[in-house]
Amino acid sequence: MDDPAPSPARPLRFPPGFLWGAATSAFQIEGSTTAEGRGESIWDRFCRQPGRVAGGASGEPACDHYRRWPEDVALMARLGLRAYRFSVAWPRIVPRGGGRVNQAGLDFYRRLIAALHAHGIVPVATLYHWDLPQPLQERGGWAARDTALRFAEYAALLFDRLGAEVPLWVTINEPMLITYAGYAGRAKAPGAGRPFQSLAVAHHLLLAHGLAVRAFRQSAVRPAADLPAPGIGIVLNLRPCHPASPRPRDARAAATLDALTNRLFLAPLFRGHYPADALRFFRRRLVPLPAAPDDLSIIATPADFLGLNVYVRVLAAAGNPLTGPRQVPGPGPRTALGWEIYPPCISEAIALAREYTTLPLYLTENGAAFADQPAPDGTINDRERIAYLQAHLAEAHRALRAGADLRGYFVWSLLDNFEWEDGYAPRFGLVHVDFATQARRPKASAHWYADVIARNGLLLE
Ligand code: IFM
Repeated sequence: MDDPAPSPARPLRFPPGFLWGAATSAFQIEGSTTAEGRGESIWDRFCRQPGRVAGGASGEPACDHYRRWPEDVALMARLGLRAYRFSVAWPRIVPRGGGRVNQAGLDFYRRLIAALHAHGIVPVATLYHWDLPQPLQERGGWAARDTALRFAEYAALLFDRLGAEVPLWVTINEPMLITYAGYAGRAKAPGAGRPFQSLAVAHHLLLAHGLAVRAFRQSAVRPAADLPAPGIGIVLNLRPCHPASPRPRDARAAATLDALTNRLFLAPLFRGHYPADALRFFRRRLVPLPAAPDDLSIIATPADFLGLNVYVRVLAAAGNPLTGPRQVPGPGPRTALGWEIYPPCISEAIALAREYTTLPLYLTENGAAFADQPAPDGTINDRERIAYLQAHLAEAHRALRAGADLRGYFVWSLLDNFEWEDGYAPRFGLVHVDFATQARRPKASAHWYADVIARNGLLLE
């Protein structure tokens, strides 16, 4: 793009065809966790374990989207969304993770996708957004190679049954979070707390991605002519890492966190090998890497795009030799979840991705939780969210001006929803959900975003 630098008088215009969207995931919005043959997922199990999720919350009723999806699609159409990123619940399609297929689950997504098309909204489907079928967890979950093989079968099934209607497929959402929060740590399901599984889990997630890309290439997916070219990619949650001070030990800490957080995933996907510094870190801690000879070439199978979920940066300081580097709080203002607001994380994450790939990029998630309160007249004036989105979109535009092939941006999230271990208190939605009545009410940010989409750009305030 040859746009000059922005000024208040001049709107930031985005490229023609820029895909403006919003994102959700199945477990966070659908509810109906036992309806029509859906199997149990690791999140159903995790929510039942005392003390795991704030307020003892679960995936019921979430946003009751499984039954209210027509209303939600109509809402998206009123906002003028060009695209909607949702995830398919693996346990709805293959309730035990392998074997019997549940037609009712396929029908649900087929109806949703048809309704999106009827409103001119491009469906972007994520195959795995953390709701692993519980029977697979009982056989080791992502620490077991077999889970990657079962995932490839599930992916091939979806390409066969729904592929023609979905132009953009995401394989795995945020393998980094699954690795560290789900398996090394205990914060997210399955809450294994087994740091020695870190490399096995990361490796099997990447292998699952590579196998799904190969299955996609072998499928006969031919979307309708008026859709964007079909494609498949992974979504990484990149976190730019900065040293907390100019001291060399903090610079080394930042480099280590960068290797473990970002490059452990980028390097195998785009260079076909794991970064030496990350491998050294794990070797010193006796963490095994169970890779078979062909795995890295499968992982590096060329994809069509890279999705980035970007929310934060990391400030790193040297820690003790056993636990490794520490993360310290940044000085900026914070969201309701205590996350530092640092808009350049967007342009920095895009620059980091571009060190590894020239593939088209999508910002597949960006957004913030704030304590949104309806006013007595029912309106929700979430000015902090508007300021947040505006500042982060301006950084996306900065990346475009620097030459990034950025094709779209998805707000997290369309609806207030189940925010994993934090339950229902953090509200990320453009649309407020009253979880008792299930009433949806667009916040001021929804109207603001509709305006951004309509003008394909941003008016700076
Ligand atoms: O809600 C999550 C989403 O499921 C994955 N990316 C980050 C969001 C906010 O925490």
